[in-house]
Amino acid sequence: MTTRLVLLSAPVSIAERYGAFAAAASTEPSFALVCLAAVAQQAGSEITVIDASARGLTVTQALQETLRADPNVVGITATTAGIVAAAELAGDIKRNRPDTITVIGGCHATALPEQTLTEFPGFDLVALGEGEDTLCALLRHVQKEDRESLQSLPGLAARSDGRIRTNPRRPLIHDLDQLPLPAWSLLPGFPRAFRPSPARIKRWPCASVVFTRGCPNQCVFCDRSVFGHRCRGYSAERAVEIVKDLRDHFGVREILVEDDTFTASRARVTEFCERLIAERLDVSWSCLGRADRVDPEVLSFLRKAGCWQISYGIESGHPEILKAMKKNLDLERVRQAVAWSRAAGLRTKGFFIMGFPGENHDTLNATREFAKSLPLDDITVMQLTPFPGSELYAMAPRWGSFEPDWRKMNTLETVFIPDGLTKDDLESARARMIREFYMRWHVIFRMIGRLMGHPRAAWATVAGLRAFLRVTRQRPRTRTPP
Ligand code: B12
Ligand code: SF4
Repeated sequence: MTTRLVLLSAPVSIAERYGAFAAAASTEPSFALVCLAAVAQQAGSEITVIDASARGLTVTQALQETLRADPNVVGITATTAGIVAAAELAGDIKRNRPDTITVIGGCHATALPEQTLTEFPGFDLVALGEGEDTLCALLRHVQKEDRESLQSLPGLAARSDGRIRTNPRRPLIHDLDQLPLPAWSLLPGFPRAFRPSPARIKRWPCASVVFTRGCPNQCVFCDRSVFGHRCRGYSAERAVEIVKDLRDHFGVREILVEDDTFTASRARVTEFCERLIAERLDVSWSCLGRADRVDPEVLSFLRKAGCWQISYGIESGHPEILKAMKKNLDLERVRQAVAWSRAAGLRTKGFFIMGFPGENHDTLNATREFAKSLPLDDITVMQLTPFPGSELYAMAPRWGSFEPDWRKMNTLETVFIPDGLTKDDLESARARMIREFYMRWHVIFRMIGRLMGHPRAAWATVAGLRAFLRVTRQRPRTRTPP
């Protein structure tokens, strides 16, 4: 039997994902979809890829496109914020074509497989963790018309005799280089249909890639249920091959390296940079680094190899909060890393989180002032969100009020309020931090300078500015002490 597979990302509208910032939203192709599509293609399936999330499709639009492909298997990838939309789509597919097998994968379903199958009857199966081997095994069984044994297939959770059966996970892929190159050609409109926010790219068209899987750090707010605590990666040689493929076959000129901590292995990063420089690929890129895993030499290497921006997860400007987060990071080290990055000619961005258990006005103020004291070009301020799979998830109800409304868990809405603070306190502290950070002449001039070099970004910047004014105009109803 021919397997006709449709792979989708969750149909979450741009407005749902970005709220007030929707007009300046970033649309990036899903790396999970192209990785999964590549192995399914190798396994001989007919594949349709629908990146519903990046395209901002509604559930109805995604359903229509799916039915047009007449699939016998539909695989959906979703984070927590997208799980309800994914479930609505799966439910609609089952109502229209009851014989279609629906599989949900990604971090949310991996962290809560039993609950996901109980809560959302539209899903037949949950793919646990890393998906390539599980998807291939599943397609082989469908091809052999052996649907019954899917219930006991390693890597899957399924309903069986009125209960949920969670099978053991498959071993993690030992050598990622054995995977086929991501199947970008199966993404309709790639790369020109995708447009990340101008703050994230320098050139266009662009693509986002993830070269490493897993992180050994312990941050309590972070969900590592898919790839675990050991960091594995493509070899530097293969990573450069992925970049070359994007440039030579798709005209991509900019890469967003989205690894959790790209700088985790000095040897791998150095070799990657050396190879990029030697190949003279003329591709610009950005990445995420941990402040304690960089040094001046590595940073200047990144710059020479075409990297123009590095983002750091700084999270808090208060040492006690950082300690409680198990971030294992020293504020002086952060200051040094940002200074070194700037000295190397890199633009810098900091990620911050507000509303950790134990926070009070003083710690929120400390975070704002710390951010302002660093020579950062950009910041992103998120509301603490206790994601399933993180250590925080189980503990959150003990430390404050937690509303686990999946749709709202996008780090922009406030779903957790630590004891001692109010929702209003948190939202006004965030608005104040963004306002005070950006409303400084040197930050504004730097931004204008960058835009003058990239007029393409102007439209989105105007939209971003309007959203910025709307968000930061929120005046505190309760006053935060200065
Ligand atoms: C890149 C990235 C982004 C990009 C997404 C670009 C894109 N279109 O893909 C951007 C910057 C836009 C983004 C945004 C957000 N992200 Co994000 N992001 C990531 C990151 C770093 C990498 C994702 C990735 O591509 N991984 C590589 C692929 C290959 O892995 P994968 O997606 O897990 O897929 C594998 C398996 O899960 C499985 N699988 C997945 N789906 C399916 C489906 C089937 C059918 C099968 C069989 C298998 C399967 O197989 C795949 C291959 O092995 C992850 C962390 C991480 N390391 O994964 C966070 C992560 C997914 N993001 C996270 C969050 C919180 C967000 C935001 C809500 C807020 C934020 N902080 O930025 C937003 C909103 C996203 C949304 N749409 O809901 C959380 C999600 C937690 C949760 N439970 O929801 C993560 C896990 C980070 C973390 N550790 O906390 N993100
Ligand atoms: S936040 Fe970053 S460093 Fe911390 S555990 Fe998650 S991926 Fe690792």
